[in-house]
Amino acid sequence: MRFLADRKHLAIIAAKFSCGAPRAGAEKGPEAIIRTGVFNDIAKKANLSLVFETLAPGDHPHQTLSDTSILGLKRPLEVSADAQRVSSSVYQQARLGRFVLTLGGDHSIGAGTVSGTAKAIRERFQGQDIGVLWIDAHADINTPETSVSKRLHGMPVAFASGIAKSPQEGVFDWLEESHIIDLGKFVYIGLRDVDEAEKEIIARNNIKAFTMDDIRRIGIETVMDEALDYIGKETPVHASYDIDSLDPEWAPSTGFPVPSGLSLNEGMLVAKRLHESGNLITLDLVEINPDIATARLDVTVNAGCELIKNGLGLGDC
Ligand SMILES: [Mn+2]
Repeated sequence: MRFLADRKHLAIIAAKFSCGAPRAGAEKGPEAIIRTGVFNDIAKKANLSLVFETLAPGDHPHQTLSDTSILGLKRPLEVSADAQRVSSSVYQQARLGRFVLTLGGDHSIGAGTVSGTAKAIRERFQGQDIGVLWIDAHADINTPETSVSKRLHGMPVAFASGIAKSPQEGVFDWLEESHIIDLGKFVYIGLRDVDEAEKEIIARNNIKAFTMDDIRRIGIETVMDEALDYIGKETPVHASYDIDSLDPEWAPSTGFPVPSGLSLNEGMLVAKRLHESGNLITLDLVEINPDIATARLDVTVNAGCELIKNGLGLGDC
């Protein structure tokens, strides 16, 4: 926690957006987590004051525009504007030195969370770059050109790292140099459903990635040792946790479940190790969709709560 200046407050941003995904529902993810009362437990046990902020569609001008697009992108103006709001909110809280937890929402908001964190840390620590752990079944690094689905939730890493440039006016043209993350301090964990074009992008940019095969081969503890070593011990870390990194047994309520994922214990260990590193400053939990596998939503939500608690060092409560 050495990079936090305000350890009395926990900022929780509910990012109720789902236009980056093909179907709605992920906008209800934040409420599903909050309803459990997990944050009351956390506040009590960690003696933290909670600062809640809710971001939802409906109050920005792009909503009323017909969302025309270049390259066949789906709802790019809206997704970009939503991510910009997320970026600005994360930045405002992170620059105060608070731990920021962002609840999604589809993963397109990740372009907002990492960029907001990157900017705040550069400001607070004289140009210091953040490290990013992207824990996900998917790489989310397609560009508008390479994407098959043309959905923006498959592209946040490409935009936040500068690999994808703004394809048209109003689409991620708000990203400034201070927002852009350094891929030399970026690590994937849990990949198992990666497009061919994404594999090429990952190889070309020499991005560190631990696939599920790697995790089965060397074990999650060793993976975390190597991931944290790679990012560096003196680097503040943002973790973007896609619930679909977990095996569908523990996280069925998500848009694109992929078999053979992390067990809940492995997922919790990732979060716990991040906390224990002392460098975790911002955390996202995204892609819980209460409209999917509704009968087992409680299993998914419980898994999400466990990831959050472990990330905050409260795994045993
Ligand atoms: Mn994702």
